[in-house]
Amino acid sequence: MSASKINDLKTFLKDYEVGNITQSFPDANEGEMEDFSVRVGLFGITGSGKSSFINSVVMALNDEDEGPAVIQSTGAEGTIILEAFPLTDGFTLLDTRGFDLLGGDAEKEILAILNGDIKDENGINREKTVKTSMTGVGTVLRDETHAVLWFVKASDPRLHKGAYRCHMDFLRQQLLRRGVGTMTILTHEDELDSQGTDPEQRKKLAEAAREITGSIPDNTYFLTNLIKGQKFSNENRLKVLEIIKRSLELSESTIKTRQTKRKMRAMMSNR
Ligand SMILES: Nc1nc2c(ncn2[C@@H]2O[C@H](COP(=O)(O)OP(=O)(O)O)[C@@H](O)[C@H]2O)c(=O)[nH]1
Ligand SMILES: [Mg+2]
Repeated sequence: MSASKINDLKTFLKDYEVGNITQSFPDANEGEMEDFSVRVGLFGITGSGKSSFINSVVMALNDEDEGPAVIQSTGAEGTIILEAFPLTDGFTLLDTRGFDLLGGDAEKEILAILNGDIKDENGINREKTVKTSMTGVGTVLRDETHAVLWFVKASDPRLHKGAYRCHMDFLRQQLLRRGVGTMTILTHEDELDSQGTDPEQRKKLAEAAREITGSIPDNTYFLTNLIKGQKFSNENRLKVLEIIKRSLELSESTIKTRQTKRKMRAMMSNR
């Protein structure tokens, strides 16, 4: 069915270099875009399917079917703040710990990830205080998170009840304020199918999810991740690749906007 589409997208993503979508970054500093790996952050509570998604992407890019998972997560969800997976030279996926409850250092950790003050902290101690900018000004653009994929388990019965609505207000506000593009990925679509969820209910679920994440309808996707021992359908393979391409579009737009803002700030302060 979509085999040629899948191949085209695979080639595009494997060869991807920053700027392949936007073409130019007029307000970039000299040399700033060289050896630039776009950083896409994965957020969502534990069990929402973030780590599985990384495996899905690896499988979709490399044509694997059922084989063993290429990426072995450390399995330390909850203790490790951030694991970076450079999937090609052009983009890196950032698996974050499930920020199930805010408070303590969680807000600081989220900021530090967005700012690029935590790049890949295998084994970092959650207790460790991270010093990071509240405003996102004065950070290094190449280290920042350029787009966010926000994972929500579509079959989670609490989603209907708006249980997570206020949960991540902080992250949503920060993303909005910084102009970071956000997508909503509703995982476990297969479970919806087996629960007999009708189109109207799906629409409600997507709306409930968007209330948490604040992303627009166009940037909202239902998905079944690659699950060990099951076949990865072409439909889901294609969707995974499309999600990544869209996240790169959003990233380039974030990068451009942030460069323009930076230039304006510099002009203001030179006056
Ligand atoms: N049925 C189904 N299970 C999934 C899907 N995505 C993830 N899972 C399972 O849900 C559990 C949590 O997934 P994981 O990727 O570890 O979530 P994380 O905590 O956000 O990293 C695992 O047992 C996965 O196999 C999906 O789309 N459908
Ligand atoms: Mg995980």
